[in-house]
Amino acid sequence: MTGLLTGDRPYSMADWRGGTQSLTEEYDYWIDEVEGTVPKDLNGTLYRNGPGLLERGGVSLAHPFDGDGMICAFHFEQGRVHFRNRYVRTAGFLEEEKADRLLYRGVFGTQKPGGWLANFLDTRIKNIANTHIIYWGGKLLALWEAGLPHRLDPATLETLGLDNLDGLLGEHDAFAAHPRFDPQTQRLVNFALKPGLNTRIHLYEFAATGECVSQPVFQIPGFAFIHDIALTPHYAIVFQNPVRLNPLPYLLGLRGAAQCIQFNANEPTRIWLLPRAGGAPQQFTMPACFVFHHANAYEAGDEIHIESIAYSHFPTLDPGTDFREVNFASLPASLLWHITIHRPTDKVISTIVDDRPCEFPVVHPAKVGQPYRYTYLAAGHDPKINAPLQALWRRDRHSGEQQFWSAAPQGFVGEPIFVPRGLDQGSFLWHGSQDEDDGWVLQVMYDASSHTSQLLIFDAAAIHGGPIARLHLKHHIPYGLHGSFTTY
Ligand code: 3ON
Ligand code: FE
Repeated sequence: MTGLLTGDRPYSMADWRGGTQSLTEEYDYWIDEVEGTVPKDLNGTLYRNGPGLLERGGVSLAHPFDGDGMICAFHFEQGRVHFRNRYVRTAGFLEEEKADRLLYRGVFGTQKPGGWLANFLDTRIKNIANTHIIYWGGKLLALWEAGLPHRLDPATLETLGLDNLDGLLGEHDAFAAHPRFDPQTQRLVNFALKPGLNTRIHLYEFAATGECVSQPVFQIPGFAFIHDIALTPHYAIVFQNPVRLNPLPYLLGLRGAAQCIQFNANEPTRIWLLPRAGGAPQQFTMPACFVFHHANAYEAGDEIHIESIAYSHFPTLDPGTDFREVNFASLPASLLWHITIHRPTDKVISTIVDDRPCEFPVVHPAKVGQPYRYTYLAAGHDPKINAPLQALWRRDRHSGEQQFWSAAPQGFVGEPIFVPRGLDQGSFLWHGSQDEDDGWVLQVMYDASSHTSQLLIFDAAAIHGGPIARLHLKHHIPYGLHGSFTTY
């Protein structure tokens, strides 16, 4: 433990803040500082996305989610790992790079310098391609939910341009950043929102070739901010959080669009079952909460089970607050919830599974939409206290057993990625070992003591033993969002 810690906090703000610095350099090297052993049968590429640039022209962004997308690729080859990072050359990134200043506002509160007048009525949106990255149908795509995907070269990470998915999407369409891979149908399922007085939800299913094979459209009443879906064999499930959008302060140049979202604790959260085959959406309600991410869902007789990460209300930053000074303990905690929908009675039972703050839940790829046993999550060091993510946590839904490994006080972690053992090159992830703990968990950790990041590899069956390998990078990686592993 370091002397920097105040009270019983398992981290210091100064340490945490190190991971909010931009990484402007682009690297390309074999990682040769390795502790432990990289499994020789772990082959493929881990792609990760996240905001890489947290300021521009000496001006800090107001929120990390406004940062330009930077892709990291960890390529595993027979026990060796190659690292490469590249910014997505979006149109806005290139313009701002040239001007060396912010030319666009961000959705989460970043304003152009010059006060409200400089931002007044500027509703141009910069697609920052910073949320997720997937390889599907022969394409590597960087995703951001309010715009089109950007296609990248899988080997060099060079940006090839916007991709309308073979004409499926129009120039101004959105495409969510949360596709789900369905092991039963071997399809990729994703959605897109068309806002309005009512919200239209397009549900897209793609065959392995990349061809869109199903695209029903649903309509639900009112505004919706939906970040993720859960999948079952018959349904895509979305949560309509009880929020309204009052765009006036945004239009006037006073606030970012997401800072105009008002949470209404007196309204329920609406759960919508969208039949994947098309048809009327089915509505259920639960007490007000805000959900970004789902762990998984499955059908069991008359019931539908969903596990999600819920906040007591929308976690936003007020204008004027510096996100680097945020008081984590005052933010709503993100907790794992189990939600059971009993279809014959319309009854919904929602319970908090555990009081440890957590985010970025993941299950074995073969269990998506199916009953499952293990949930892997990034978690806070202490239960009950909201804090940055510093640990890897595995919950056994059958026995209640937990495995936990913490990088506190100076380590800060991101999304865990589960890779099953026994994958051949070119195979889907769900074709590896079917045992839910037979594989590895990959997690990027920022180490404040050296201001560098590491890729951690865990044996999924023995999380509490700590990483079996630590790959030391020559630099840090700013806190990221989502990524995926592919055997190509
Ligand atoms: O009508 C509009 C609909 C819409 C899609 C309103 C709108 C402008 C707000 C909008 C745009 C939404 C966007 C662009 C959302 C982007 C989200 C994003 C980049 C990231 C979300 C991350 C969520 C979580 C929970 C991350 C947690 C991270 C940690 C705990 C650690 O760093
Ligand atoms: Fe997400």
